[in-house]
Order: sequence, then structure tokens, then C-alpha cells
Amino acid sequence: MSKAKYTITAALPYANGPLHLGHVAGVYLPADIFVRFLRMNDHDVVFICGSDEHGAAITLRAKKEGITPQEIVDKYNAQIGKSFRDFDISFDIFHRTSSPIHHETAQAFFKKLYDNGKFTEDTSEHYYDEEYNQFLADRYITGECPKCSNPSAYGDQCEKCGSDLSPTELINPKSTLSGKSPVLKTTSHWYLPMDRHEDWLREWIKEGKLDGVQQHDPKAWRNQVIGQCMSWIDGGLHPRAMTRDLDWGVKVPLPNSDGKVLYVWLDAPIGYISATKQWALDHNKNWEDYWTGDRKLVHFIGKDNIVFHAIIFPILLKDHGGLILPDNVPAYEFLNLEGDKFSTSRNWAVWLHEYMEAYPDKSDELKYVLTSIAPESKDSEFTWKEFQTRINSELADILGNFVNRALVLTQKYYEGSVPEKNELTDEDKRVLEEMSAIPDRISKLVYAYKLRDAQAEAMNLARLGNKYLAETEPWKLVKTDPERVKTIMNIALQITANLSIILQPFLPATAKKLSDFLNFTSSDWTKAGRDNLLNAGEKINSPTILFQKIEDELVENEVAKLKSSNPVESKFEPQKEAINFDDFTKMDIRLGTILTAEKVEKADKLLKLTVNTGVDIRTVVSGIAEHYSPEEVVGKTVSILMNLAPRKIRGIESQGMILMAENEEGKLSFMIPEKGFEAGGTIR
Ligand code: B3M
Ligand code: ZN
Repeated sequence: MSKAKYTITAALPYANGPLHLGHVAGVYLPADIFVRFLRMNDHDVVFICGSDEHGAAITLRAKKEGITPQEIVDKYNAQIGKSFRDFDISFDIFHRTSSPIHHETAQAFFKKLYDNGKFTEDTSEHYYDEEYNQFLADRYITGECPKCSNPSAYGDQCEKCGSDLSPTELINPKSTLSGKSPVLKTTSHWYLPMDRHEDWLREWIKEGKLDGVQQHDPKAWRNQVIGQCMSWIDGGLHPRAMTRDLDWGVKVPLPNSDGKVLYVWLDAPIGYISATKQWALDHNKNWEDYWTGDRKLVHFIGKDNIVFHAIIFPILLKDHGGLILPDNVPAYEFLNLEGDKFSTSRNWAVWLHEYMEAYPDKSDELKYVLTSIAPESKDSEFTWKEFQTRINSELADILGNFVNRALVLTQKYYEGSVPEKNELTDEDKRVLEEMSAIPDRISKLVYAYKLRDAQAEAMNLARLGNKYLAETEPWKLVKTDPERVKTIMNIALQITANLSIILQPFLPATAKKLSDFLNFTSSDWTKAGRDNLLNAGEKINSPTILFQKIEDELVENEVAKLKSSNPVESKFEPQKEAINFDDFTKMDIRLGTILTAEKVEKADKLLKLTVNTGVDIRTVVSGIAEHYSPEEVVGKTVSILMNLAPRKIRGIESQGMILMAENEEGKLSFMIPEKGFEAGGTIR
């Protein structure tokens, strides 16, 4: 039988922030291990990823950082791409959904479904922010979750209970742009009638059959994935809008659809296809070969992405026709950090780029720890203490110690030549037999997506070697039975050579070091298990220490860093991006005394003020009419931003801005100085 072919995807990270260890442990590292293993086993495989550059995740981040969406995606695509390279995740391509090839691919995909009547059109009322002139979907709207009462659920999903929501289900909805209650306004969208797909999805997910034909083994799917899908389907699928009224995204390729883009969760998975296209172009291949025929499509994702990969994208693929559906969707649970959830807004995170900057030569150490605790079947936790323990007592004390002994003794006794294997004792035979069984056990586990156990099994070979040397004690025997020691050392070196093969998927840098020590390189998995990888007389090199022990100080510093950067649980928005001192000194903020005030006609919120700034008397229009009456404000000395470029507001030129404090309910208050400070005084 020929080897199965694979197209492997890892969830496209939003280009709206850096990657943290939770992302790495639950998507990218397992996908990378799986792919490295497949490559060693001679499977035809392509490994696809890229950044997800559309949707509210991007535009809201842009608003927060005060730069354009394009600048945001350029910044984070570069940063994320670099962390992946530094950490040595072996994508065949790391692409971008902002690329022209993606826009074309997504539009053609949409158009094909549209032409084939796979969408329905519906005109109905949607929430709208009048201040920002924008419809509010997905993350643009928050409110209380109707299912679990989480006060900050989004318009598409409650991150607390995982429910899929639509904006109209939110209790007390608020725009995330203005913070105000939205109004309803009519607009039209194209919907994917998911309700029409329940029957085949049921059969496909539960039995692995499509139109009665077996596609995949449903027992190979994780229980949580099947469970989540079935609970969705049993709860009844609803039509889901596939377009949005936004100006950032892939334009809807239909006439009269200005201002409409594809829903990000329609375009993002198509990103896997467009990335494959780009990779195929770069390597003279046919992209279709990777999306059709007898090939396994596997999506590595986090559990919050299950519905999109196991229900929505399969519907789209099937509606499109001619493309394969996923063979498996290995979804990971969440990784927690030091007793709490990872949180970007609270900066409770270990960022991959920061780790790689601090410990550039410790990528394998991190890989090892993250795979050991990977949240495969339930949430798990990263602590710096465990990081230390696993490195010191497993990597250093077992693997490092064994390799070091084997190589140092070979240098010492045989000047670096592999000694001859003589007659084998029962113990030798047992050790070699155990060694030969390990690669198969690892294979079975990897094919079953049990990478945590697979890595543990690979470490068992180091354990076996370590124990073998500890029990045979060649350093004692060398004086009395040097012939026997040759056999022992030969076996220890064969074990080391085996480690250089079987560790490659998990610890590629370490495996490479072993290869360099031994002058032996093989990426052929089928060679693993053999006891004759090295020939007597071949020269090996002196080893260097494989793993430095992790000091207590590192643990203490990292934990302290985490705690110091973790502000209290807050109802207020987090601090904005850092600015430099020059940026700050550009602002001319002073005290000004309000001389006159009147309401602006037909504008409930505005007061027209004249202000004595100490250097001139000027007009300022201020949105404070709902908080102060004209009579109240006259005579007050307040803070004013002087050098804001003049703006016309309701036909009146406003020369500056009054600075106000705002509380959580949106109430505004002047910032008034102590007595003895008068108009013209600067604020800095
Ligand atoms: N960017 C969501 C996430 O990062 C999304 C994944 C897209 S995969 C097609 O969780
Ligand atoms: Zn909820």
C-alpha cells in the first residue's frame, strides 16, 4: 500500500498581537511534530500556515493602537513570522490573507457558491453605531451572554461559556466603538443556510461517511471534537451571515455590494487553500494535488475554533465540490499559566518572541516542556517551576547525562572510535529488543495524535540507555573486563544514534547535535530501532553539554516578571501602546478659563465655549452638554489641549479640546486644578 498523503494546516493566527505559549502548545508545536514525523516516514506532506489579517480582531486592534489595519497586520505578521522561524516551526509556507492571491481565491470561492445557489440573501435589521456610522457584528458589539450571564460576551461568541451567539441575543448590547447602545438599521447579507446541512454532517461526523462512502475513521477523532459538533448540530444549526458591512476585508465579488466584505470566518479557512496555491507556484507544483483525491486534510486548531473547522468549513468545501474534507481536526484544549488563564489584556502571558529573545538557544527545552504538558484531552498548566523540573530532571539528568556518559567514555577508552560489539549477554539482548520496539510504539501514538505520550516514549529510550549504563557500570568494569566494556559502549552508542533519529520530530535541535557528535545523520524513521547504525572503527566527536540546568533564579525572575506586569482585574480599558517622550511633548496642554457658554443648535451634546487660555481667547466646541449646563461651566478653569488642529464641528471652528475625565458609565467631569492655578498655566 502506498503511503498516505497529507495536507496539514495550523490555525492562522490573527495578525493582531504576538503569540503566547498557549498558542504554541495547543496548535503550532503539535502540528510541527506531526509533520516532521510524516516527512521522516516518507509521506507526501505539505504544512500550511499564515496570518489571518481580516475581521474585527484586526480593525479593533488598529483603533486601539491608533494606526491603520494595514500597519497592524504588517507589524504582527512580521513579528509572528519571526517567532515561528526562531522557534523553528517547519511550515512549508507562512502566508497572509491580505495577499492578492488570497483575495482572488476567496472571491472565486464565494462566487462559485453564490452562482450555485448555496447562499440565501436576507434583508433585516442589524445593530448600528450612529456615532461611527458602522454596523456592529462580531467583536464590534458586546453585552451580557444570555446563556451564562458573562457581562462581556461578543456578538458572535461568548468566550466564557463557548456559546455561539448572534448580536440580537445579547442582553443590553453596547457598541465596542462608542460604548453606546446601538440602534437597529436595515441591511442585506448573504447567508450560509447551515440548517440544510444537518443530516449529512451528522453522518459524516459520527460515522465518517459522506454519501454513504467511508471517508475517515470517526474513532480517530477526539471525543471533545465530536461532542462539541454534535451538541451544535443537535441544538439546531442556523443560517449564518457570510458577509459584513465593513471596509476591511475581502470585497464581496458581486455588483452593488460596495462596503461589504466576506465574513472573516469564510475567508480565513480559504486562506489554507490560497497559501497552498502560493507555495505550489513557488515550488512548481499543482495546488489541486493537495486539495483533491486520495489525501488526508488535517487541521490543527484550538478548541475555540472547532465549529469553524469541523462544521462551517466542511459545508463550504462540500458546497464548492471537488475538494477534500478534513480527515481529522485535532483540537487542543487550553493551556493555563501559573494558576490563571492566559490573558493578553492583563499581560498574563509568556510571549514566544520574548522567550526566544531571552533564551535563543533553548527552543528544544521549551518544546519539550510544552509537549509534556500539551492540553490534548483537557486543559493543562504551564508553570516556570515545572519548566525547571522537567528540564533538570528529565532532559539534563536523563537524556543529557546518558549521552554525555556514552560519548565521554568512548573518547576516554577508544579515542573516539566506535568499539566492536562482542558476544551479547541476556541483558544486552533485552535492551536491544526494547530499543527496537520503541519506534513503532511512537509511530502508533503519533498517528493517533497522542504526541505527549509519543514524546514520553522517545524519552524512554534515553531512560533505557541511562539505566543500562548505570547497571553495567562500564567505568568499573573497564579495569577487569575491557572486552565486555566494548560491547556495552557499542550498544550505548547505538542507542545514541537511535535517539538522533527518534528525537527529530520533538527536539530537532538536540537531534542535530547528536548527529554532529556521532558523525551520523539519518532522517529515515525506518532505520530507527536498529543496533548497527554505527560501525566499529567510525570516529565520533567530543560532546558538549546538551542541556544546562535551569537555576532557581530564572524561575524566580520569570514569575516576578509575570506578576509585576499583571495589573489588577479592571473594568477599564488597558493601557495604550507606549509613546516616546517627544510624542508627549508635542501636546500643548494648559489651563483655560471658560468665559461664555451656549448650547449648539440641534446638537444635544455640544456646548460652544469661549475660553481664555492665558495667551488668547478662543472658541472651543465641547461634547459636554449632557453633563454640564452652560450656566454651570462659566468661570471654571479647566484643562485644554491647545494645539489640536482646528476642526469644524456643526459649522463652528473648534480651536482645541477640553480634556475630561470619564467614569465607567460614560459620565464626564472637568479636570480642575487646585486653587491658585490660573489660565495659561501649562500641564505636563
Ligand atoms: N484567526 C482565530 C484564532 O486565532 C483565527 C483562526 C483562523 S483559522 C482559519 O483563534
Ligand atoms: Zn456565555
